Amino acid sequence: MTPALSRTEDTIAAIATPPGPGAIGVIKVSGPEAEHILRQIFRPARPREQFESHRLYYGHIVDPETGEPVDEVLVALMRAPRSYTREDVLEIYAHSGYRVLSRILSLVFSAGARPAEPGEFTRRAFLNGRIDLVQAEAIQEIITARSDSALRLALGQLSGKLSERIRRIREILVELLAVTEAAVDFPEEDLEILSPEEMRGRLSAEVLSPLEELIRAADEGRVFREGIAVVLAGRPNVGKSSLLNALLKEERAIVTPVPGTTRDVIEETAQIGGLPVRLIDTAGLRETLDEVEAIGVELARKKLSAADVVVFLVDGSREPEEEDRKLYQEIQGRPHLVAVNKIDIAGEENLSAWRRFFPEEPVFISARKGTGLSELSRRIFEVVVGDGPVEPPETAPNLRQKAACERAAGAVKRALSLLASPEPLPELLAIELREALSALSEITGEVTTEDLLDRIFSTFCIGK
Ligand SMILES: Nc1nc2c(ncn2[C@@H]2O[C@H](COP(=O)(O)OP(=O)(O)OP(=O)(O)O)[C@@H](O)[C@H]2O)c(=O)[nH]1
Ligand SMILES: [Mg+2]
Repeated sequence: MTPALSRTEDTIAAIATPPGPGAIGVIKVSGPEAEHILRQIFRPARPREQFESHRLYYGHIVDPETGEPVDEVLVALMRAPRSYTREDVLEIYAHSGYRVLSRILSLVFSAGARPAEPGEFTRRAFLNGRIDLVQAEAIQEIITARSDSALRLALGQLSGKLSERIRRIREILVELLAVTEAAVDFPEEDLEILSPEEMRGRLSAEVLSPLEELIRAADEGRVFREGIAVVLAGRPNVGKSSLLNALLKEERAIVTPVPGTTRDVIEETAQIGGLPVRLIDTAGLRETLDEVEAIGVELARKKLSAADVVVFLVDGSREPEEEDRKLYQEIQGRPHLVAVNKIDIAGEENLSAWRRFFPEEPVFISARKGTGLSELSRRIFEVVVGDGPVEPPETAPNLRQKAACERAAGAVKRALSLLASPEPLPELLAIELREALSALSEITGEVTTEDLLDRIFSTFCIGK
């Protein structure tokens, strides 16, 4: 199925800016009726016959039925194909505010447009061949980026870095498939253009390893996109909520000297060192008869298993106890680090006791005074991404793209094992190579289904 050929005949419109009062609100219109709609509802300050493409015009939106002005606006018409969707696009820059924007939008609808579905503008840009599917997804990632590094990654995808790599791999597959199909078509000619050994060499060096590199990069990229989940865990009253607040620089969680203050899971995103970090504060771990607190403790234990890093916090102003040992045992086997808190009031004796208590090097901090927090951040990254510089990979497939890479890699591996057999059948080989090709085509969108497109674009906002 090649949707690139399907044409969109109707004209769509939506408010493109987020709801709420603001300096400007934008209404976007795309499709063949764009200019006609403009002529019906826009009264330029200076009367004119023609609207040039890519120019701003000042004037008023008026209700064509009553002649009543609705708002003072700027408008721009971007004629096909030099527009976001490659169709005629009209943008109206109005005052922002729900009433005025919805009024203008309803005039646009009466003049011949219909409401856009989520992601429909970008979907049209894809269907009209202006961007490929990787770039369409990158646009969504740019909008939702939660950190500078996630943004950088998305901009890289938008500029076509991933698409380019996929294209290179596909070219080689196409070449190898052509040779294989020649062998299917002319078996008697004994075409030894490429020996099975050569074929294996090229497949594994030029197809399989770049694919495997992309799959690895996807895992690395996940950290930059989704952020790392850091769970703050420990006994009641050790200062977990204080640490959450200190890292967020905001009084987010309730802090009291009463053990068992936090009963719910509190989750907030912070940006630390350019990376999105999901900080998760939990109820202090202890046996408790309090029903509500017990549920909190259970939730806390659940969060431990989903953590990229557990920060095991202890109270440095007290001596280590048996209970600390038990909990420390509990987090063994999970990626973790140990932080000794309250060093501002801890005596040297207790601190040495904690140093001896842990077989690993703890970080010494004071959540109250904000001491040691940058060292703590550094150690958190060390656990997740090693001690290299915290840099996102140049390109990183998202989950969908990674799954397609894996399917392609699977087919290539089967092709390789066919080639290792004594008399490899070119017919079978061709099947695997075609399978690999089709998986890769799904990434950039040369081959897609309506289902796939629906799934991708429905995650967009209306107006994008
Ligand atoms: N001196 C000092 N006090 C601290 C520090 N961190 C936390 N505290 C105090 O320790 C007490 C408990 O702090 P919380 O942050 O509520 O501790 P918690 O681990 O979240 O406690 P629960 O929610 O009950 O599990 C409060 O009185 C804090 O002010 C610190 O670094 N230094
Ligand atoms: Mg707490």
